[in-house]
Amino acid sequence: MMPSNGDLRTERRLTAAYLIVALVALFGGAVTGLLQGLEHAGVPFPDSDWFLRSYYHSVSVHGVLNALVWPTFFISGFLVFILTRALERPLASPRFAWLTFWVMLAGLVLAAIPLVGNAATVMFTFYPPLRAHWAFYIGLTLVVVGTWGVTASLALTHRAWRRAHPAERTPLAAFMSLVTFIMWSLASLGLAAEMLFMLIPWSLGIVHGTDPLLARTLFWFTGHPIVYFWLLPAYVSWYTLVPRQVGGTLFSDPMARLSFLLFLILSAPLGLHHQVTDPGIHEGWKLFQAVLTFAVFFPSLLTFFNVVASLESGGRARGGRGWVAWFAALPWGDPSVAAQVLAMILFAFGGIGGLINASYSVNLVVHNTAYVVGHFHLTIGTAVTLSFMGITYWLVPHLSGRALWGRRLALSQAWLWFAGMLLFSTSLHELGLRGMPRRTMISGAPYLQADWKPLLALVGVGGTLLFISAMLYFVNLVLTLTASRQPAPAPPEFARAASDAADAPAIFDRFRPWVAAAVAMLVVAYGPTLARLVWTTPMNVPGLRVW
Ligand code: HAS
Ligand code: CU
Repeated sequence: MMPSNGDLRTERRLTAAYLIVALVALFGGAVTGLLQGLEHAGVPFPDSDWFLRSYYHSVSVHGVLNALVWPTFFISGFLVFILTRALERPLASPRFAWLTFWVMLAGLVLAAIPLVGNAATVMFTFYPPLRAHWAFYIGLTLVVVGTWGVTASLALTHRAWRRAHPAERTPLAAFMSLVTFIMWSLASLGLAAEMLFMLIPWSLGIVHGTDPLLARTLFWFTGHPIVYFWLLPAYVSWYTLVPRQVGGTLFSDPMARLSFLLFLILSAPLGLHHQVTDPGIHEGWKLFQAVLTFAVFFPSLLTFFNVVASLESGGRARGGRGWVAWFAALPWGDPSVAAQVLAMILFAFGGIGGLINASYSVNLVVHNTAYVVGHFHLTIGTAVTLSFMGITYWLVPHLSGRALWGRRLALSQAWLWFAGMLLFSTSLHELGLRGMPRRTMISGAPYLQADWKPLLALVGVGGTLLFISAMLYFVNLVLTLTASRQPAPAPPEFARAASDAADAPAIFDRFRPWVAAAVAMLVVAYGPTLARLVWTTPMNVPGLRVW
């Protein structure tokens, strides 16, 4: 039984607070994204002294808001909601949880001031020697420290639950929420080290030089697993809620647990696949991590199988027939379902593109081209973002007590995102293969090729459709909060599993052995390279401010 609307009040407020911050960030990201898409299509970028100083200022704001702020705040709110519902108990320490939220918000505001003021135009990867104002680095560090607070909140709550239920298996949704945050807390140590030992002292003038290679290596130690930190909460919804929303059951609970445990071990020791072209790192370690990248493909394959089987159970229960035709029998009229299933479909292509990126020598063809931008708009920009939008179609009504203002509007929004992204992302992939670089104000590039132009126009059209879709989304949410008069329906309940938690071996409900394995993997995969880089770094590269 889910607790009724009146229970877990504090938790609902906390989730709402995180959600508001996340949505404001997404809005800012959508506006900058439109301007960038139009720039590619040949519309001059509207740079000005009081808003966006340059295309590069815009790309930095866009990346930080959409890739760092939107998912992090959404996830922190969503998984608090999910874990407390699944365990049917309030947070162990609501005060600490609120403190965590305020620390994250304070950090965000601190980082946002230089970002908006063009003093942190360093892209969302903030590679040195590009140098930002210290407030940007300290602010982002506070956000990361805040996420460790969320991990602590979830772990303490789970411990209290465990004391009261010593013999039970942790409910799947709670288990997944914990694994997600534990994985992230381990993975974020690289970024924390980069901030504390390199970027913060350097931006404050305490040390005078930096080392791009060491900084990039620490960054990608975190920067790769961060993508699974974004993805896993969408998986939580696909596994534990969507099967029920489509009228079916989850195919296998133990297999779902195994998939998350594999993510815990395998998410982090492979960030070098972002540095295949970096000199100064031995090829042997790059190859080793390339192989591990193919290993972390496996839990996503498990997910594909398990989620499709669960959707199929729903499609058949609703009268669907045939090998594939059952797909049409899913409740496509439910915007929450439609958004998430459309997100899954595009993720299949995003995942395949990821494997191409990961294919070591093939990476040389796509690295630093628009292909990568195409890839991550299918993954973070659709698998994650469109799924999160789908979740808010029931979560916002539940939190506000008011039914979604426009169901049809929400459905058109989801389909428009799907169509816009198909155009946008396919064109970018193709442009990348034709050699167009990423992160470039391409209309101003003297080497702009004639055969890029038609595709660039499609990037503009796709980007515009995505922007319209985002605006329909925000209009719907605002009208839900202000104009909707119907009471909200109950939120979806957790799906039952055909093969349930009792079938899972006991080790699938423990954390310590898996965390130990994850640490061991990191030591093996990164130990020698990091030790050598730290040992030999001259730390003598001066900072630059380019835009
Ligand atoms: Fe990636 C670059 C490799 C997944 C995000 N990635 C990026 C960047 C971002 C990003 C932001 O190896 C750019 C960073 C930057 O600024 O430089 N990526 C992979 C691989 C995977 C992968 C192997 N990426 C993601 C996810 C992301 C994300 C997830 C965000 C959330 N990526 C790379 C590499 C680079 C890279 C290189 C560096 C490129 C370079 O040179 O710079 C895999 O984890 C993907 C596995 C997933 C699948 C899909 C399984 C499908 C499922 C859906 C089920 C569908 C259903 C519906 C149920 C194989 C689970 C039915 C479906 C029908 C079709 C009917
Ligand atoms: Cu990666």
